[in-house]
Amino acid sequence: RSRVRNMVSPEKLLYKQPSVLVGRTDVVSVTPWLAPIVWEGTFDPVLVDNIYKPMNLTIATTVFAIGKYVRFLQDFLDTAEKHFMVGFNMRYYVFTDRPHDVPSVNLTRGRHLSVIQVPGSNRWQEISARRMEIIQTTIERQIRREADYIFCLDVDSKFHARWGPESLGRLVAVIHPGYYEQTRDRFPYERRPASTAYIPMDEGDYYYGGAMIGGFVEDVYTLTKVCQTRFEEDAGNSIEAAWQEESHLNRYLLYNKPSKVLSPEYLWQDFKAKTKEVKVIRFSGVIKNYADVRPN
Ligand code: 2GW
Ligand code: MN
Repeated sequence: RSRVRNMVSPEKLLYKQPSVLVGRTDVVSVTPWLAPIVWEGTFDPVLVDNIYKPMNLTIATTVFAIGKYVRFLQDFLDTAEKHFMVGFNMRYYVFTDRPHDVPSVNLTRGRHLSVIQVPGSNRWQEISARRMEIIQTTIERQIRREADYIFCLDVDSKFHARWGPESLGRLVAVIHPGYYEQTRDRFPYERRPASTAYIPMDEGDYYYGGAMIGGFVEDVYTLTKVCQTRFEEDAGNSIEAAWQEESHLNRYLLYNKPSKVLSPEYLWQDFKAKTKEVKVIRFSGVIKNYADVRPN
């Protein structure tokens, strides 16, 4: 399934003339492999909306709310309805062991939510590995037929401002807000060669956040498959990567370059003060009381 088409801009749409000389100079907006890095001021939201809306795309969003994490769903979904891919067909897939605790949310036209019951667990390693597996099987069973693009997001988060089709691409990753000012040797990559997530000190592009992965359904499918296989191979050798699937994601993306990179505007952390290059916080992880939400 793919309704993805060329980027056709409607005739007579008026927007500011693009400049070859004037634009943001305080941040880098393209990777060395020529993927855009999306920052406020590097795209025209009206133009982007007008290009993508006629494609009539459907976006899938997967989110896991296991155990006490169901408490994050209300804000996650309410704020997504306000800011996330507004005007697009949306299919939320909520995976939970507590289907009765899923809040009822008013969805706007063209937007649907399905609750898929999955087993609960007290172990993060298990939830983490199963997350990759469940995304795969759900892509096979339905998402493949139901959507064009997919985003897999952490539930302990909220949207605060526009997150629109400027974020769409074949394989999309987000720069983690905690490390974008650091040199690669300071990134918390997995450093033990025994792990399949290993990245040597002199390699690495950015440190990507595990709270968001997106792209074409098939590209995300391959990513989750590869990461899960490696995760399990490590488990078989009694090794757990430093930041679990985030480490595997970083390793995958080092050798399978994303076609679009989202700036930390698309993944902030509520405890972190806004920095000068971040003009808008679009999505952020909420401050959580670990003792309250985590199983042990
Ligand atoms: C259980 C035990 C320990 C930690 C988390 C959980 C847990 C996670 C849970 O009981 N229920 C649950 O639904 N989750 C889901 O996993 C939920 O969607 C949550 O947002 C996601 C990731 O867990 P979280 O948000 O507590 O981890 P963070 O915010 O520290 O996230 C980063 O690091 C993780 C790896 O350690 C992941 O890569 C994650 O994607 C990153 O954002
Ligand atoms: Mn999180």
